[in-house]
Amino acid sequence: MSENGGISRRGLLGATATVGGFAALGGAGAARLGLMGGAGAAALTVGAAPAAAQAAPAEGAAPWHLKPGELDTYYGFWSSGQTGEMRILGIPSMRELMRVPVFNRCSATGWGQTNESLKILTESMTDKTRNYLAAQGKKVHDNGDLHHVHMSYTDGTYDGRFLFMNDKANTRVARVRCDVMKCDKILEIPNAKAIHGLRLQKVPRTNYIFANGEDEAPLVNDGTVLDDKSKYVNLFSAINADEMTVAWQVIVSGNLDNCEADYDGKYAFSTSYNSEMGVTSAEMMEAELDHVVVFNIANIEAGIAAGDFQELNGVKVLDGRKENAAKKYTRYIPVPQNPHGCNMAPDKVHLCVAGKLSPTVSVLDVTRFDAIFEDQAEPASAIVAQPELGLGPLHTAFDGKGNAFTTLFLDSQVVKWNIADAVRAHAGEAVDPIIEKIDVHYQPGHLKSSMGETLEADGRWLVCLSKFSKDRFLNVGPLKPENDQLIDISGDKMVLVHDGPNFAEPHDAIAVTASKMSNIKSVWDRNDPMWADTRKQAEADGIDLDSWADTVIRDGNKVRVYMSSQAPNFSLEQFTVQQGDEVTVIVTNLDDLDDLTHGFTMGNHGVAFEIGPQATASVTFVAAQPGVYWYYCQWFCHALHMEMRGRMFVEPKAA
Ligand code: K7E
Ligand code: CUA
Ligand code: CA
Repeated sequence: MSENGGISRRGLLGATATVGGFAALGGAGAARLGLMGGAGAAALTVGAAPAAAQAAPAEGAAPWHLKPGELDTYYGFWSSGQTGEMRILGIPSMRELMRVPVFNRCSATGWGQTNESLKILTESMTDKTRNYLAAQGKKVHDNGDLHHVHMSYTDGTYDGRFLFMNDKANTRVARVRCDVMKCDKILEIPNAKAIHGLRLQKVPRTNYIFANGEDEAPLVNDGTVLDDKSKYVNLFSAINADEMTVAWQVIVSGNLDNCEADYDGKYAFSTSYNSEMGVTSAEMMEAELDHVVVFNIANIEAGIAAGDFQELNGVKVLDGRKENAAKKYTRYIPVPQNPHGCNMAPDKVHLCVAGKLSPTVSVLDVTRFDAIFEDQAEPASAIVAQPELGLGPLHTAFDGKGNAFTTLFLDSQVVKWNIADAVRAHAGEAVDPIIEKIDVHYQPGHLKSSMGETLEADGRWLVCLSKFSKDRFLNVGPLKPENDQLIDISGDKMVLVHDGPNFAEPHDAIAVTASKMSNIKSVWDRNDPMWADTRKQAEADGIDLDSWADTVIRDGNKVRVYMSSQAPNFSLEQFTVQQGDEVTVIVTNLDDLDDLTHGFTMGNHGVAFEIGPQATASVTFVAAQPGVYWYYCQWFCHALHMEMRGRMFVEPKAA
């Protein structure tokens, strides 16, 4: 099989795009090469390599080709960027298994409309956001920008409890329960702006979620400061993963992009592409060197205990800027240029920082950080290798056998390289750390190896999330899908085995061995905390939610309609309210079979939600217009599913 398929795409980037020349270019040069759009980006859209060269091996022989009914061996948890949801894919089939709404409004499940989801979406909202939304006549944001999904750890590997994820658009962090694959907590982060990088403490277990604020803003952002840059800061946040509260924040020098944590529970790290604290893209590319911030968790906790913080919007905020180095909360390691990805190798030693505007990955030895914090060594002494890998390195993954895989955005390639060889080359030995390059289609961002962010990295599969698909699929209009590609990394050669079109914009993914996920339920527990408030209200109304309920409770102009569902019936085939009533429909699904979900859609009212087996869910709306309105079950549940419907009668307001 040809891995290249003809003409080199690298040629399209123009003659100036040599590795050395690229590194030397300043801001304008980078813009020309297409990292920032403009003419370079246009070059990405022309004549890609012919796609025909990927010959599929004989049917049945390929381990990535699952027959109907065969199950995948890995769960893939995908972000979805500006779609705002989390997705679950099977690996190696790359079949999409589920979408889990988190920051978005979901028409199918009622996420963002049910009372149960609205509570989760609003309970940690800051007053500023609440007031903003009230001015829009809204209760919640209905968009998000979800870049990074990570699973909770115990002892350096996935424990199947929770998934955590960021929202860059509205500065939030969310938690998804793995037992039911529903979001149960959303935390708006005060003080910080645009939560981007998000990683978890790996050992002894995930007590902290580390979350980067990407955008600089005045620390007191009350409309009095615009141009005084000395008042601008960036904040690193540590979130208590069990309580979903902000544990502490650290003010840093420069901005924060991606982050990571070690395998000893001592340090967290963040890349900063805007060490310049510029506000224009040209200013952000001025310096040859930006930095990685290293956070010393124990020293920060000691600083909090000693009271060395200011309290800002209810959060303890420490000063970890460069000028406060004596406190030993942070250290700044210089790396070239506008670094992006930040990935800890499962060898527990090497942190790989991708250069983006530099063709290098800087390899930092985290065992040297103790000495750097004690001022016994220079920060730069942590850099033990800096292999030149190609153009636009963004993220790195690991096979657990000493090899690393780095995406090259501009080259549209994944490069496989050996970490130990890179360290030897840096020390002056004549070794080439690069093992192999493979073309991907096109412009890859993140890539993720199976179990690669754990001590159980198994070197089986590599998912490469390519940002452009161009000619790889039938044309669907100006907006094209992205292309998540699957690469078999189990042999000596990387083999590209699958293209997976995907909708905007999966930045990141993790691949988790299926056996880690044995606690996923098929039927809800009737006492699930998800509807605890609804249960409390039912008890106050004298309703037993666990048995067939068909009662309408009037409470002033508030009406609570309790009904049950059991295929193919709702317990209430009709109910009556008055025009102007605030109506809450509470449905409990008494079916307890696998895969027997019902729905409730109120016609012409914009109301629809999912009720899983043994679940309770509710929606509140105002019955503003008189008439007969049919409600129906929108989740196919029975041969008589179409007949599963009833009428709401809204009586006109007395004149
Ligand atoms: Cu993880 Cu896309 Cu937010 Cu790199 S970022 S690509
Ligand atoms: Cu119940 Cu369809
Ligand atoms: Ca910079």
